[in-house]
Amino acid sequence: MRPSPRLAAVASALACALLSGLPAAHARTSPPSAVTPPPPASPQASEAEIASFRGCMGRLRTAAAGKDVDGADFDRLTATLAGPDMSVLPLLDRQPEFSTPIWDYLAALVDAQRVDDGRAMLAAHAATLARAESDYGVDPATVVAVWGVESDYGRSFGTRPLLASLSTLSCFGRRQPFFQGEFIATLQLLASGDLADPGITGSWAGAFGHTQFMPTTYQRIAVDFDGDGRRDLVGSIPDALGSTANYLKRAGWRRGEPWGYEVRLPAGFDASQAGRTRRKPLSQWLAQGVARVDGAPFDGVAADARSALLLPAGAAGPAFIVFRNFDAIYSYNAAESYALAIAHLADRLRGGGDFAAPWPTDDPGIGRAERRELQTLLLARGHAIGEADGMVGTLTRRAIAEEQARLGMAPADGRAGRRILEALRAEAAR
Ligand SMILES: [Ca+2]
Repeated sequence: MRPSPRLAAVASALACALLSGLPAAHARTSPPSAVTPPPPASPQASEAEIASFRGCMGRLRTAAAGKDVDGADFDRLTATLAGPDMSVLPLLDRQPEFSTPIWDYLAALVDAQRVDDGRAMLAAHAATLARAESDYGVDPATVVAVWGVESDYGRSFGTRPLLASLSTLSCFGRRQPFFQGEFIATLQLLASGDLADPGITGSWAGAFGHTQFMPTTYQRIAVDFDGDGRRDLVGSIPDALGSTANYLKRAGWRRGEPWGYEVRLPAGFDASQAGRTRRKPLSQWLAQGVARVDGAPFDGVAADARSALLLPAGAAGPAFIVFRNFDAIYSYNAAESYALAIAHLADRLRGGGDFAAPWPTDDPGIGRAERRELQTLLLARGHAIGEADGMVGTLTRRAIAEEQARLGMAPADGRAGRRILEALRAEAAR
């Protein structure tokens, strides 16, 4: 990653969030992004690449036959894959163009809209969520928070045709064996009838459906929670909610325990003790003077519970003691910022408020409603940035940078934050 100097202080905390590694044990391969990545170049496949792809598909056809996908199924499901989709390859090695401060990441993922929508989902699916808690031990707010962060409650599944992306990544690029497993798993899901539509779309790397599982995770973890005989994480909300709870249970979730608590540190505390894997019994933190921000007891965990201190923005920002259930969320997607977004959204869905400690910035992050307002202000100033959709992409960032420069704001980095929003808002009101 290439953090800008201004963001270097939080870069290490976010390093995991921005890695493009593909750990097969995780449900997905990269965190939901708070920003829209720049559009990839769309190189056309050469004749040699098409020939290479066809040879590769022949080998995959043989491999799939050993995994219950017979030749007729393979031919039917891959009939539209005449050549590779080379536009997916640059994404495999893409470095993030911007590093995202944790307060921007959380502002986008845990905004008023996602809290309101999540509370509506808790009510609408109360019976299913109660059954998932009974069967797997995971509470409704946590399950709904995962759903909200992964796919915005089913609104955002990803737009790339899954079989085209996975077949291309199976035949080109640096992770071919990994993606061959994912490609064949997708074919198995289609051939077995769990999934119906070979045209399903997802992320470029193959995460798809309500829960954004990778296909092999789907194979291992998905459950038929509505009892129709199919495990359908695209078309069935009950299957998606049950499967999310099953994932967390398998990842070590402990019924009735909290994910963690926001804490305050005593004066002179040695912040080098922080780190998710630097675990100690809770009692040792308490002996050092670590306390919950509201002074309440650490309910729901034993005095010697395995716990770690997180300082996502360094010692000057919010601090958290986290337990095993935080690690279970982390296993869904190996990024502390991601796990904190889910944990915090779950707390908000239960009626909790924002963190007690402010982030160490004088330019806080903004949610999607404010991002749309900022984009509307940019459009009114003549910037051709497309629709005010709340997604901050390359065009929006460029327009923000121009406005920051015009207003003498430094750095003119194109970041969508409160300061540029308020400046443009004040100007428009004059
Ligand atoms: Ca089902």
